[in-house]
Amino acid sequence: MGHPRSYMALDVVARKRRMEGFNVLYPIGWDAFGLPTENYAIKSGRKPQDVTAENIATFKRQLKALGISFDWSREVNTTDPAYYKWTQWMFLEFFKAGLAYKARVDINWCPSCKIGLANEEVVAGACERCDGPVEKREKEQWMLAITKYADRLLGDLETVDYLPKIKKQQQDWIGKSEGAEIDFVLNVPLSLRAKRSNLTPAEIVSSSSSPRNDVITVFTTRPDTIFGATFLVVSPEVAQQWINVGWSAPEAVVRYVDEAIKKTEMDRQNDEREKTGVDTGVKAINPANGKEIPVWVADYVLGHYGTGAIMAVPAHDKRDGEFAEKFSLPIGDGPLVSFDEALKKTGGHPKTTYKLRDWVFSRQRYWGEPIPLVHCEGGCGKEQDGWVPLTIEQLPLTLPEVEKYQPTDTGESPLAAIKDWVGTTCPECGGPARRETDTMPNWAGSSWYFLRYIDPKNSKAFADPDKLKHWMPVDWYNGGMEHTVLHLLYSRFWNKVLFDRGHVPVSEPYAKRTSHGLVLAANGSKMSKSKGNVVNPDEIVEKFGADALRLFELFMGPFAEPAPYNDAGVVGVRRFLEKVMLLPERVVKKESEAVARALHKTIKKVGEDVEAMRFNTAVSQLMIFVNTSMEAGGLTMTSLKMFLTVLSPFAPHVAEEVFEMVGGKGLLMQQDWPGFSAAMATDATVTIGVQVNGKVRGDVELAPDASEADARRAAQAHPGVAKYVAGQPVKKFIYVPGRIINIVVG
Ligand code: ANZ
Ligand code: ZN
Repeated sequence: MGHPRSYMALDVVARKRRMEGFNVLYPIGWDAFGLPTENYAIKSGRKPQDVTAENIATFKRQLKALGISFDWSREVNTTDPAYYKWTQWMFLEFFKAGLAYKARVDINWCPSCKIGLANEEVVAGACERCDGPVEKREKEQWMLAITKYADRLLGDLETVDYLPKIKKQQQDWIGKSEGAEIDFVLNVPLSLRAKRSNLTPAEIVSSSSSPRNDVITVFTTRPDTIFGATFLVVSPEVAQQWINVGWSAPEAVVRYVDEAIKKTEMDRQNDEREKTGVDTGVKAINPANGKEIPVWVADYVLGHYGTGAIMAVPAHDKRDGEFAEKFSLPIGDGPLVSFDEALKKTGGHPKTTYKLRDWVFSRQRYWGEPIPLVHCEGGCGKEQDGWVPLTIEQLPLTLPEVEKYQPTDTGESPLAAIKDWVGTTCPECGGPARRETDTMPNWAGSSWYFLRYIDPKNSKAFADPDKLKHWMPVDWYNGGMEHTVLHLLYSRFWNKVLFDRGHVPVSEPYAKRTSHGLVLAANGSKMSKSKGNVVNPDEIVEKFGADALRLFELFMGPFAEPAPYNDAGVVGVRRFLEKVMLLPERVVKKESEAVARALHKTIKKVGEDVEAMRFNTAVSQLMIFVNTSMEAGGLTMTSLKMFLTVLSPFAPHVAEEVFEMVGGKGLLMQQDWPGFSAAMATDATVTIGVQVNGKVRGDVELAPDASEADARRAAQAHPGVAKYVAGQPVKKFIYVPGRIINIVVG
């Protein structure tokens, strides 16, 4: 019920725009690699390929039953080798641009799903998929250098039309922070001097400035508070590096670091947690006032943000304050100075950091695109640690069809066990080579599918450049909020890399991004299989018809807001459709002025509402028109046909049926979208509030002298009001023309 809502909305837009004469590309495809399918296939002992084909057939049947006007000739499937050939080719473009590299990174590891999870797949320390505990593990992974694009991904948001909350999510995830890096000279006790090397800890602390001897570099957004810096805190990761180079750290420090390093970052960033930490015994000098201050290690400082070390200012920073209080450290109340002055006093320099990390781009799972690289045993690909790309002729590198593809306990990809697949020859020297056995994450195929829709059958290129030029950017992209953070960011990045390499004509792939609210269960909770409250669209279509389902999902409330499913609502729109079926019986030679005005108003309002995604009020206007024409003595054949034309994007089946009944030629969807007379569409109206039991629940537009029947009709058609009136007897209906409506129910 959730997916259809988004498709129906854009179907209305697509149908309307086609009728307006636009060349509309409204496509659909299957992003079908990934864990849910793989886990289901393993559980049921079947091949993911077969499960996928079966699921696609089901979805396709359901979508077709709803009458959504997708261009099925452009259907794509990310698991089709003819599609993922190009995903692999694009990966090699990243590789050739130096944007794909292998690194050992900490990942969130779910021991039960046996998979590395992205940060947002970890909810309160638990795996989003199985609810089990998540550990941190270090793994060798392919990475894509999205951080190199951080500035552009942020800056170019200025050039696109996204819902404000979507823009904000992109900004927050990129997390640009402007501040400064400041060096603190260390008073290093002899015991901290490295025994096995000549390095001092400060040389190991990561820093973009060239590290000087015996300093800790901190990143701060508040250099102005430097006089209040009463201690330093290093992350467990930095302390670990010190230990690695031979610092004989106090036993308590070693123990603390060991424990802290295992925790997930999510866990460590939870501000509700009791602060923990240990004094390292090292001292540093505050460069602003020359005072000696202690250096602590604590897990609330993250190893991979900024420099992995902070100056703690308990007087101004909440976390530092709590820490100081717990460990009785001085609070300090030094004066605030200006940013520039602070840097001058300390020799610090301005620094910008980002929260964004590089994209972990490999999975040790079966059901994904194989990474098209081999490791040459003869020494080719020296600059890339021996990795050599396949040639385009060798693509697609297809996933071997095997019986056993279970994830392994060691975390190694199941493909590694297929010896005759792994062993291959080097594309450069023809000598022996081993294939990469990791596969791509489920984000890969969905990072560029909009490009494939433009030219889905092309076997020479992912799409013809002229066609790309004609269609790109995507004019309007609507989809769930669950994809407005990572998928959106990844696909923007992907497109920019292709743009920089001359393969696509625009740098931003989507001109406009909107989103719809979830369809909830009747009691307002999320529909989920485990709760057994899922409503299957098949049943609604069977019982009430596809158009009733379409209208209901569009009428159920403001499009961007979540809304609960309820049977009564479907019954209501079904009744409306039955009235529409009766309209041919109400055709008259001459209609009243009220009907003519209502028609023009309807054409105007529906047209405007569709563009602004106010589908609910568009539907309510369609309802008002039908009621008006029935009560005001019928409508002319011309008016009926015009009404059916504007109804058709919403309820295409019923509208086409009635059109045929009255002898309409061709299909409504081939008619022109009707125009309206501005004079007829605006009658002098006033906006008056509608109260239910004394509380304002919406307002309606009425002629100042509108009848009580009109007022009642308008009030009850208002979705915000209907919600509070539905299913209850109306005890009293108070109407003061031009002023107020109050409905008393109960
Ligand atoms: C001193 C200070 C005083 C700070 C004050 C804040 C307020 P954002 O805006 O999120 O970038 N910080 C720096 N590196 C950190 C790390 N690796 N782990 C945890 N915290 C870190 O936050 C930047 C601020 O977060 C920095 O500025 C630093 O604390 C802290 F009144 O420095 B501040
Ligand atoms: Zn070779």
